[in-house]
Amino acid sequence: MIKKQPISIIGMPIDLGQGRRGVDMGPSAIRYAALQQTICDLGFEVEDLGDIPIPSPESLEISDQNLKYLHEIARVCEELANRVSGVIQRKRFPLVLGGDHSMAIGTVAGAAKHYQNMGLIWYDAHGDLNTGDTSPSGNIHGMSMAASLGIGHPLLTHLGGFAPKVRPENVVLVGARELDLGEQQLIRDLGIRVFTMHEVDRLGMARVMEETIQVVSNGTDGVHLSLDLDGLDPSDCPGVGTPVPGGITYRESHLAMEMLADSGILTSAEFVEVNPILDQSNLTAKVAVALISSMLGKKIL
Ligand code: EXY
Ligand code: MN
Ligand code: MN
Ligand code: MN
Repeated sequence: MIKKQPISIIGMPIDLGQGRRGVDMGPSAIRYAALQQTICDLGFEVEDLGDIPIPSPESLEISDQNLKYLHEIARVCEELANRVSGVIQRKRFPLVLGGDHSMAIGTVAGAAKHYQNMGLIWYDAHGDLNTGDTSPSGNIHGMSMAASLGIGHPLLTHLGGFAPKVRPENVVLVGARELDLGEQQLIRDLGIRVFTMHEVDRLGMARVMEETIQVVSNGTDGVHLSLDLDGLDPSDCPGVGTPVPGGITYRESHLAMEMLADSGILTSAEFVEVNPILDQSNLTAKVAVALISSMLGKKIL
């Protein structure tokens, strides 16, 4: 990130990638947690471009149980990709608010087109490395990293007219603690760097982030952060649709964001899976705003 680069907020109130209602209110919940004022107070110029319109699931039919709402998700992710691309075109930093993690198919596509080789940090309890053939649920929020790697249904992998968006050697998954068999196989086949919670515990977040920063910036000219709030422990972030106990702590997550800020490598970011219906007093959205502050370089001294 260029020092104090102007920031453009985009809301992606999508809930089609999973089955629990409420995550479409995530962008509003994050805004309600004083996101724009917080960013202004850090000295950035910031604009809010509003939300990408998303059809409600009630108005749609599921035509394929293995790829639920495939066509609608592909369409709205295409719109998101165009919006993200336009922000980068204007030399601004795209900050995208979700909404379920299927949105990353659009965010990553819109950013990757501007770089020869983009690195990707996937901060998540899950791998999101399923395809229609391996997914236990047919929910596309569990397929978005696979799609970004060019694996899965062409409507998802070739969004924006090119594939893959990122290369396995420049992708790092941090915080994993629930992986399906097909995802484990893909990780082995592609040699994706994964710091599960075992590594986070043994190495500590500082070492995990040092290695992560090294991997995602090696030979790349841009780096995207895809932060799923379910990567944190549910006691810190209860407002997520697929909570998994034993997650990354609030403080470890601040350290991760502070190290990313100091590294200056980030060129785009998204904060996803905030579900205020499942939350307690908008806590998860407030955590998202706090982490965004650290990502943007907030220091107390
Ligand atoms: N692996 C499971 C599936 O594919 O259905 C659960 C995925 C949860 C995905 C959340 C967004 O990180
Ligand atoms: Mn809705
Ligand atoms: Mn995810
Ligand atoms: Mn997740």
